[in-house]
Amino acid sequence: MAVERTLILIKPDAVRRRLSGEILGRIEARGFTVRAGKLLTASRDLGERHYAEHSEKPFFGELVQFITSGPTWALVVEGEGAIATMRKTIGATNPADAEPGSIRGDLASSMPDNLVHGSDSPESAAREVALWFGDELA
Ligand code: IDP
Ligand code: MG
Repeated sequence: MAVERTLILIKPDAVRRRLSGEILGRIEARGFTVRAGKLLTASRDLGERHYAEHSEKPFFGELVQFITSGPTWALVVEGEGAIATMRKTIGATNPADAEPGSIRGDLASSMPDNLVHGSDSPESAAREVALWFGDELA
C-alpha cells in the first residue's frame, strides 16, 4: 500500500473538551507520523471552503458555525494507507453509529460535534492539505 498524507482536524469540540492529546495519541499509536501541525481558529471563508461539498445541505450553516467556533488543530498525517485507515480510526460520521474502539465511537455521541475530520479520498486529501497548509508544506 502507498504512503499517503491525509488532513486531520481535531475540531473545536475536541479542543474545548481537552481531548486533543487523547486523539493525537490514538493517531500516533496507530503508527502514523505527524508531518505538520498548527492550532488555529478557522475563518468563515476557510470553513466554507473546507466543507464546500456540503454547501447545499440543510446543516451547512450549523456546520460552518461549528468549525469556526474555536481553535482547531490542523494536522498532516502520513503513513501507509493513511487516508482510509484514519477514516476507520475516526469512525462513522454519526457518533451514534460509530463502532466502540473508534475515536467517535468512544468519545462522541451526536453531530455535528464528532471531534475529528479526516480526508475521505486522495483527491480530498490533496485539496484539503493545500487549503489548510498552502505552501507551508514542501
Ligand atoms: P465526515 O466528517 O465523516 O467526512 P461528512 O458527511 O463529510 O462526514 O460531514 C461533514 C461534517 O458535517 C460531519 O463530520 C459532521 O460534523 C457534520 N454533519 C454531517 N451530517 C450532519 C447532519 O446531518 N447534521 C449536523 N451535522 C452534520
Ligand atoms: Mg467528509
